[in-house]
Amino acid sequence: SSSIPKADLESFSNHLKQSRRILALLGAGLSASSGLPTFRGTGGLWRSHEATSLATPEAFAQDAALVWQFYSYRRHMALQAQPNLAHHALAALARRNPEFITLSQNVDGLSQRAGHRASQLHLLHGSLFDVRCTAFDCDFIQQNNFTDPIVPALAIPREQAQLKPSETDNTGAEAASSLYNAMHTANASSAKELDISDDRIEIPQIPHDELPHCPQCGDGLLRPGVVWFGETLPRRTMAAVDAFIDEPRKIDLILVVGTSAKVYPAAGYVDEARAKGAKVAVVNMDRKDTPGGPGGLQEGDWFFEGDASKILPEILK
Ligand code: BJW
Repeated sequence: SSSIPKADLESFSNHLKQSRRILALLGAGLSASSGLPTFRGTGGLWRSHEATSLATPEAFAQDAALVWQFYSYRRHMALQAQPNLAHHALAALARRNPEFITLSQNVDGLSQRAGHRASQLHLLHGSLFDVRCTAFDCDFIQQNNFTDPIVPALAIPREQAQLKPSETDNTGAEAASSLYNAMHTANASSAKELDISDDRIEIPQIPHDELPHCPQCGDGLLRPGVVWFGETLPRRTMAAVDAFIDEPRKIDLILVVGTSAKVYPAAGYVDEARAKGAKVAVVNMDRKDTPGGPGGLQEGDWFFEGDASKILPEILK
């Protein structure tokens, strides 16, 4: 039933059996078949208007209400989504190999919910479910805040908020995308033609007071505990990853799953692992997203083309 070339599957399985120290670098494509949109490329929720332009400190400073609506929606969708077989396959690999660590760029919590050991899971870009205070003199941080909506003003109308399996042959991501548009187009008849950059769309105005505020200092605005462009990755997370990479023993394998590998420093771990002897196995729907570009793979590496939720359970069996 598999479309994976037999020779590739065999050579990979042989290498995996001999591999001890293994890394996985994960991106949004891992969660695509769970119905969560990616950032770039087809099916991207914010593709026409750049999700990445909202993932910045500048956007938050300029319009915290807009940015909070984006994240509130993402929190809601992630809570509704279920981990897929790829999340489970990686969690199982972590259980049977204590020398395997996962570097996830994803903030959706699905690896954790698949039972991935926390000690082997490094969240490079934080989590949608962490929040922290933005007041400069306040150190409030809260993890695993699953309150949905986080404040009443950020509620999504219930009937629009289900992750619907496609009515037509929509992918989950497309359903999610039109759902997002619907949420912002209460008065629009044709949600699909509109996007958030369209001035006909009214973004609900949320008074500053009704956005999430800090329970500790009572004053500061809370923000999502994710890593935005221009911000540094969590220091302890990076130190743990560096410690693994800098160990004298070689790294046998790095799995690069569902990421466009364009965002640094995350993407740089592929070359760092390679420099420590690792072979590279890429799992992606799109061949042009090979790390390092079209010529990025070397003799003995693998490219498994297709849906991570189908491929990972096969190759990690
Ligand atoms: C499937 C599939 C299926 C679909 N199965 N596959 C060096 C060079 C150039 C620039 C820089 C550099 N070093 C630093 C920078 C600046 C910047 C950066 O990298 N810019 C580049 C874009 C050019 N980096 C930073 O700012 C980082 N901070 C930093 O470096 O601090 C030090 C510093 C500070 C100040 C100045 C200078 C240095 C921080 C980066 C933070 C990224 N944050 C985000 C948002 C997180 C919160 C949120 O979720 O909202 O992280 S942006 C976004 O991109 C998110 C993702 O984790 C990240 C990566 O995206 P990902 O996961 O790869 O998703 P996509 O959509 O791009 O790809 C999906 C893939 O899946 C595609 O390939 C599909 O084909 C595939 N796919 N379905 C398998 N079913």
